[in-house]
Amino acid sequence: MWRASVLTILPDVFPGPLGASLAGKALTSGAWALDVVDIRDFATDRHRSVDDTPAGGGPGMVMRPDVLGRAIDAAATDKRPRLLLSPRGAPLTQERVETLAHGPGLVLVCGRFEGIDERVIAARGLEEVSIGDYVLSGGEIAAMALIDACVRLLPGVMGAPASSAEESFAEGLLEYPHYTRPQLWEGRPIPEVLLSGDHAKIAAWRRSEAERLTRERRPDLWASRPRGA
Ligand code: JAH
Repeated sequence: MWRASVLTILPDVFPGPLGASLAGKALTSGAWALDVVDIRDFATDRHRSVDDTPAGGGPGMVMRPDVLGRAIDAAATDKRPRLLLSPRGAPLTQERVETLAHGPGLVLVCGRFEGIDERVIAARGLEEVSIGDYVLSGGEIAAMALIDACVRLLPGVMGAPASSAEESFAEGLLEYPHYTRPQLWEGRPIPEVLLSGDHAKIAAWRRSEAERLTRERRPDLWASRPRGA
């Protein structure tokens, strides 16, 4: 079974939103598994310390390699990828999410404080992954985002086939605009083409809107969108 093991000093925040909706039902019904490991359980001193002052001085605290190393060794004896959520990491992509969802699962290390001792990253083969260029207070929310993105792709979790958003993304495009009833809302009509019943015309309109939005909002995606072989 696909399994996420999350190492954190805030074990109480899990499963959080992962326990709701379709991902939550799939968790309850055993379609995937979540292990939450409290890093503090691997501390050995009276105060159960997980951090210490930075070598060389400077602000904040650094997560200790000895405590975190023991937590990783206890959580992960298998071949799952070991990822560290970090703004230093390679940006996460839908393509990477698909690869991770097809594998055995994930071991996710959530840092807190200014960072974690660089030696534990090297010694335990942690790969740094970023979900965006901004700084959170810790890796937990990023870990939830990554797990959510993977779990919704597992067979039987969402029930439905690939969403239009996914198909759109696979083509390197943003999603076209959606509408539902009422036909007129606050003076705003649904675009006439969507009421025409002409499915070829509707598909062409959606494609052109997806392309326009991608060009306008994400010139980076537009420039590197996949082109047919
Ligand atoms: C911040 C540990 N890519 C989003 C992201 C991921 C992790 C963190 N920040 C942003 C983070 C502080 C401590 C992790």
